[in-house]
Amino acid sequence: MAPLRSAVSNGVAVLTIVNPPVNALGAAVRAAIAAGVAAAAADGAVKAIVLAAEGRVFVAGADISEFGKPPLPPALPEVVAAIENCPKPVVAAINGMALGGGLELALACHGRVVAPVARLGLPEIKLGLIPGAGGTQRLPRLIGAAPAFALMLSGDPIPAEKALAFGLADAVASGDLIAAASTAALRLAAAGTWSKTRDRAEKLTDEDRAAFEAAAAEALKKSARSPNVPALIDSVRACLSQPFDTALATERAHFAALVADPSSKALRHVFFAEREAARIPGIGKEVKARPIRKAAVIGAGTMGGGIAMCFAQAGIPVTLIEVKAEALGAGMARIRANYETSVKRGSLALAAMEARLSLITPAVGLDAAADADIVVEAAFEDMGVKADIFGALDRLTRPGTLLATNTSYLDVDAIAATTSRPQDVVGLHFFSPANVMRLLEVVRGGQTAPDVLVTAMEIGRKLGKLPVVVGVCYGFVGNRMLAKRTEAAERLLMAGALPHEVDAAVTDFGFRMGPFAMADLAGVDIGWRARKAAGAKAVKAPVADALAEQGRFGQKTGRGFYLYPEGARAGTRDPETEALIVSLSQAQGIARRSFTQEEIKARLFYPMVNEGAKILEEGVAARAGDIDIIWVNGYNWPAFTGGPMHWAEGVGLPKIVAALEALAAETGDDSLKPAPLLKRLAEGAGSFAAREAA
Ligand code: 3H9
Repeated sequence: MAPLRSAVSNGVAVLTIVNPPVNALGAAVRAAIAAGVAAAAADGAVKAIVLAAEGRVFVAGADISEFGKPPLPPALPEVVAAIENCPKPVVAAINGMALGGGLELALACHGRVVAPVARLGLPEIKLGLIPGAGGTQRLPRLIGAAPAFALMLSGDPIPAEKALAFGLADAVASGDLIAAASTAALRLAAAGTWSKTRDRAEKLTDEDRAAFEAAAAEALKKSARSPNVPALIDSVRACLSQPFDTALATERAHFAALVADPSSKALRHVFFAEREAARIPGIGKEVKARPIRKAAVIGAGTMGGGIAMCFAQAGIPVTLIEVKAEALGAGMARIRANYETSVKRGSLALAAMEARLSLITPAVGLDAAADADIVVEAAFEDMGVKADIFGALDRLTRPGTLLATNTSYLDVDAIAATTSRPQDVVGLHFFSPANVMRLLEVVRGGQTAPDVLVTAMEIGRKLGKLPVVVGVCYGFVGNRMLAKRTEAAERLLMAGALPHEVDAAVTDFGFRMGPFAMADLAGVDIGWRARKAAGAKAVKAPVADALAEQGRFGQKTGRGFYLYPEGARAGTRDPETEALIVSLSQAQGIARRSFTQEEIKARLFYPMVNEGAKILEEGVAARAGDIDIIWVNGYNWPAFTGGPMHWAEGVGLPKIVAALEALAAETGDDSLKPAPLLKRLAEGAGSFAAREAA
């Protein structure tokens, strides 16, 4: 299929980009646009040109999969310049999303007419980049440097009406978009004059410059570590102080450097891994999802309430079920309070809150789940409780109803076995707070039917989540790897490190919080009780256990790994806790020593990578990228490192294997010995990605 369709009528050449699914600007599209514009310019029958696109999206930007590969001509900036310098007026007809390079094409046009559903943005910042085809130069010239900087810094697209208000769009066409754009283009042709964006400067006032500088200073404070924010500031500043072509070269140099930067590579990996996760190995497009019109959630605790809110948010009626009216009342009150906080903050309209609440029907007793198409159980984490619930659901619900469990650790196959329809049972492991967190582990049981899995993935997406398929094992992917980090963190304390040193290494790596500050926030008692319940399967956490035994539960008791003086949210070092740690290691005859930050990171993260390799080898996760996005979206692993498995490849698998061998020898813990897969890849200089492609 040709990537550009050209049709001339009434003196207007309409050039339509056709590159499904999102009209990304790959080399063939770029060449076709350049050729199409040149041909239209040379055609005597053409007075004006309209640049349009087919499908839902106008243009999603440069083809991200080409980044990091040898560049193919023509480069996007050349195509953009050819449009701007065309001797006939070119008007963009923006039918949907115009992002990145897509918007940059439109910025170089001599006019922009947009459909009411269009959204316009420069999201490069989210890929660790900045716009690289003139966006940092032309957007400020069109709308002012301060608003342009805000738009590029957030990366979020703006709707048609806002684009009109900014002067980014010239008109919003409620009727035929191509006709409106053609009329606008012919009007310019008739006038015989139009301005090039590169020559415009009317919005670049002193006031605008001052507002930009203030916003830039603020942004630098917040993003000191990201290389692209300073590059964005430098490029916009160049727009304000340098001739257009010089400033364009400044932008280009920054873009080239950023494309090669590991953090952008990592963010691009995350972008593609998120999309890849939607594909379930062995299940094709022919498998259709079951219809879901009505849901039920069992358990009105924090988790169940959050899950019910997710359904309501997606417009799906949901029955929230409890055993006792009191617990149900408390659950509903919590949901209302949650919504009221959002209303107070201004992030939810009052009417929307009422609409959502009206979709949640409280009910006592499992009978209320009888007419649901999906039931999500979020009851107490106990096999006996779950068995009772699933046994009852088996009797009460219609055949074909999806029976989902939100268990974090229990065996989904064992839960399925308590029903006569294990094929309808699936795990939906939401993360807390369920109405906020994006990750959803979809646990595929041994007998889960393919269409149940497809339905679970689809419902996950409808709830605004990022669903990732995982297999059955203790803790699934995320918590299983987390256990390795918890164990490693505790081992570091016993060996000589202190909580603040471990936490500092983790936040320095890019996490928002270290494991001990996190434990204090969540409650040291939570893990302690869970470990007691899990028995032999539990990780060893002698320090946390000792703290919990003393009632040091963390923030809520004012002391845990750290001290929290009255009202303080950030902890300070606690001499008593530190003395306790020292005495625990002395009791075990451990000679304490100090650790560098690099050593701490290696000791915390290498065992996680090792566990990830085991998870891959067992088939619990289908792809290394799935593990990465689980950790980025569920556990705050810094996206700019690409997730644990991508990061490991950057560190070097042979280095990690050697360190794990040393660690296993030092600790006598065989579980730290490098996984066979990790060893094979390290020895063969292979990579996770290459293994999956093979
Ligand atoms: C840029 O433009 C740099 C320039 O400034 C300078 C250059 C010199 N490239 O998300 P979806 C694929 S940087 C390649 O599921 P949706 C995607 O992988 C770019 N592929 O659809 C998926 O493939 P598959 C700045 C892309 O409807 C399929 O298209 N632009 C690209 O949920 C469908 O995608 C961006 O950052 C791409 N640019 O959402 C925008 N975009 O079917 C990135 C998508 O094989 N894109 N694919 O899995 C998006 O945000 C969303 O895709 C969009 C549609 C909102 C457009």
